[in-house]
Amino acid sequence: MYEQVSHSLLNQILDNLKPEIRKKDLRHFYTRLGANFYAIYSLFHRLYGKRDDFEMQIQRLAEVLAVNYIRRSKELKMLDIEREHDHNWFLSQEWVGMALYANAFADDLEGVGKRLGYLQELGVNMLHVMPILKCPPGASDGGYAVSDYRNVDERVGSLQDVNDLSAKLRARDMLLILDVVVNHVSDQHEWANRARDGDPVYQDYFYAFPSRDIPDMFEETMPEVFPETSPGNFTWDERMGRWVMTVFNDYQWDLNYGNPAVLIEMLDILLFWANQGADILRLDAVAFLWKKIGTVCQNEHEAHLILQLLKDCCQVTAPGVLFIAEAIVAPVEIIKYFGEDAVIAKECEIAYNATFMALLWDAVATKNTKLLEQGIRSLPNKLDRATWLNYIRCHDDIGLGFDDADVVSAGYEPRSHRKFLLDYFTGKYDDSLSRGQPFGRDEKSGDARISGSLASLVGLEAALERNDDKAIQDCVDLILVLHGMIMSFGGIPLLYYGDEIGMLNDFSFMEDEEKVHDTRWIHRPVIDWNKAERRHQHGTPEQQLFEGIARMISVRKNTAAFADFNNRELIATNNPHLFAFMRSNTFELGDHVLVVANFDASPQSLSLSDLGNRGQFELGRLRDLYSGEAPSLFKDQLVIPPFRFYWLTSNV
Ligand code: OTU
Repeated sequence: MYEQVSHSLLNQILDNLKPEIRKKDLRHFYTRLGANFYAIYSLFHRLYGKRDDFEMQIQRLAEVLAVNYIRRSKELKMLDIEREHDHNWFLSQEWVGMALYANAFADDLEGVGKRLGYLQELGVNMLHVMPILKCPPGASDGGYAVSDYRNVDERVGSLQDVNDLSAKLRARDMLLILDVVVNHVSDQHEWANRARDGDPVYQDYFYAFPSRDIPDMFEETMPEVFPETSPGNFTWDERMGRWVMTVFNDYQWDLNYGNPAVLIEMLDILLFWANQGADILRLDAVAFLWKKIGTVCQNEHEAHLILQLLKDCCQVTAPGVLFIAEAIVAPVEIIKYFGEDAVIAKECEIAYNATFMALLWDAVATKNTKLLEQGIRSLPNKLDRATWLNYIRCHDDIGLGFDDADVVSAGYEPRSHRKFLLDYFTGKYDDSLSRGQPFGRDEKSGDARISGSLASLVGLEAALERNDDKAIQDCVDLILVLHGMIMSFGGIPLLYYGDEIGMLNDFSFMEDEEKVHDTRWIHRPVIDWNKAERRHQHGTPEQQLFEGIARMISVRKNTAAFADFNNRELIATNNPHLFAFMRSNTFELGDHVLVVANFDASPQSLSLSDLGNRGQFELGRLRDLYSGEAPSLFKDQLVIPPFRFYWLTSNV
């Protein structure tokens, strides 16, 4: 939009640009800056308009955009233009991701580069390398306590290794996802050290208070993220003589985005990583970006303004780069991180679908889909040009963050239902083979979250110990069902390394003093490549899982109805053990896939007349795209075997 006040300021900013910036060919940059400037100006003004240094700060912001544009390689600039042209590229069904730790998967970044063949054998073409930036040894929160945003931790490699890996990935048409920890820094970061030394400029980068007055006010309404290991939200720093806000661990200092200098620093860092060849940036803990006394300090409106501003700025310098919102919050709040009131994502194009993840685990424990169906029914519609990251497990714990109203609608009492789930997954419940561990138990509320590897949580660890072939097969089948769901739901499936071969819980963290209090390490194993070799041995769980997932991925890539154009319709099955939805190819009339999964240990049936005229399948020609088989039918009753899923079509 053209608006006089902001555009006269823009002209002034351009006049003031340093001569070395002005000399460069910035044609595309200027076009994009012109297009986005009114939005950038308005957002920056809403956040910082009352400050005396407003103009100086926005000048600085524009310079950061220009300098990073100049530094962006020709190759990446071409990619930006290609993606501008094919702007729906990331909604395609062709993408399948995996998250892994470079050191646990392949020693280091160079090693990851040598294992790309393994990922391609599986079909993965989007790689989330878990945080690799410099962290103090020990107090690193698995990479989420960064002490230097422009250097790679020597334990995994160097900046050159990142560039090499990104080039290798690009040559194979694979994408790279990197983390930027936007909410907090390590207490060993230079900014923190300068603040400690008494520099007021850097003290203003944090929330630091000489007395308990303000911290106490905050504490009245702020929940605790890590109640066991890091209770409270403030930590006393002796050298600085101040209480610092530390929402996560006591060594992770929250950044003060009320200060525009912080926002500009972080923007510079985001663009730095975009320029190292990251296709997608995972923005950690975005719900926490704005703190306000009297609130829970999550999902504040200003946190959204900050993300919009970062997006608008990134579009000027590196428009091909996408953002992932990591906001593990209530379903109605998650959806807002795409940006509200728009067709295209105005904040993050991609968001973790924590709702679907937790609901799938509910179906595993209860063997019924009442809450899963209810929860998905209540999930608000998302924007057209935004997509989910669908996952079963990740490096974090599983939080039972369902909407209480949905729990009630599904016929449960919220507190006791959560208690049941916790007992079920920590193996306290008689009927359960699950081997999870509680995480973040809150003594006051009795709440806790759950750690554990996918295989151990579904019961494979216990089944193997008991040598119970039937139970082993059930677990393998259930793991495949869960993957069948994230592959077809709509969005990008994100696998978690090791799950493709059924890696079990890893207890080695208990011998490490730095990790022993954080059970999330139980599911961050060093990959066992001998175990991975068993994927070639017919009949082993490793082979069944690896091949099953590989087959799903290849079918997904060829199934246009699985692209994410908000083309999913949930189906009320009248059978509480089944979860079913229809996916439709938006580009070809009549091309539908019926997805149906049985979460129960006995066969279940679905009456196809329940579909009404949806799908209009020819019963005689029904085929499961995944197995290639025709499903069993009795008249119009479709029979789904225990722990199985179908991707049905009659178009083959
Ligand atoms: C994120 O986590 C990371 O994924 C965690 O590994 C980090 O410990 C944390 O940030 C701090 O950097 O902020 O919006 O276990 O679900 O802390 C959600 C709890 C987050 C995580 C939560 C999450």
